Amino acid sequence: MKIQRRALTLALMATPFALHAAEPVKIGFLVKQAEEPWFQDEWKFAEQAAKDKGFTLVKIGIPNGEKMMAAIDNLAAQKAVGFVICAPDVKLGVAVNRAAKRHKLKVMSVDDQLVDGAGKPIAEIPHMGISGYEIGKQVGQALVAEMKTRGWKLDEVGALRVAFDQLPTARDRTMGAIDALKAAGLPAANVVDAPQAKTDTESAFNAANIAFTKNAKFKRWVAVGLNDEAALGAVRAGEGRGMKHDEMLAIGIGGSQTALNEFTKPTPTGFFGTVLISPKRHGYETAVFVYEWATQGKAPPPVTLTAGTLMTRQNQAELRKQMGL
Ligand code: FCA
Repeated sequence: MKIQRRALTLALMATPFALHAAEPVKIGFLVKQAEEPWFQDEWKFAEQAAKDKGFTLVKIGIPNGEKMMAAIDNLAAQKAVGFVICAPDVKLGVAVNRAAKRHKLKVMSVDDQLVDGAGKPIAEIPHMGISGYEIGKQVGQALVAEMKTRGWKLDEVGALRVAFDQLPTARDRTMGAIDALKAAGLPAANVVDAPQAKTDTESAFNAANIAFTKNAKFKRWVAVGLNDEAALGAVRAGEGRGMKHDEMLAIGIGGSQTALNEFTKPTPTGFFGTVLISPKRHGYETAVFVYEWATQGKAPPPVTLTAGTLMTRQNQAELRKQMGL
């Protein structure tokens, strides 16, 4: 009897620890626009990391600040150890940092670098993003090359910049593209800004429509934006106004399903290409970084910037294969 009771006590004592040890580590992955193919791809590769490393991934869409704060609290309640975040507004950086500290969660940003009240990047939150300005330049240079092929005269072409300047990476990307166009000889006066209210196709479509109406003097256009959705919105707006394939030339940034849908249409549209970036690196590596940070104390590199490659109808299948997509 005595022995039995002792065994029972030991068993009871051991239980909480045993349960704890058996519980998988949880990592959150919070994204501002869960419906966007890029973020779906990031999640997919983060899931792959979770499978490879043996942790559980908690995916939450955070379209606004309120949902974002609730998601962080929710992660803490689920005993997650950290999270990756692409916030709905980078100016929420201080709030994110504070919430993470309060709950003792490791936090790393992806795609959009969080800033403080003065607009300065928060250095203590590790970040993985794209080299926005460089990738933008690639967009601009590819537009120049294709305009040459088509025999377009640069001084007759309008350059539509679908702009979302409150997001630094968006500004860097589109400014890089415009700078490359100007460097090749496109007159500064031909650049038309079209500010979009959100970073989706519909907002870009609305912004482009207004810009085209106001600048009817241009018969040919090139269009750039922070992502494929922005470039595509401009293309759709052009089509709505009767612009043909040889009057509109747009190159996006991304290379996820939004671009692929355009490339697989039987007839080419004004969406000529995209700079393919890596949802695999952004999804997989950030998830692993946070996992290793929380479980092994290994802090991620402060900033990682990834590169891109021009993708068109011609090289899309091969290029995506090469990138493991
Ligand atoms: C930003 C954009 C996304 C994607 C990502 C890499 O978050 O909004 O569309 O381009 O950067």
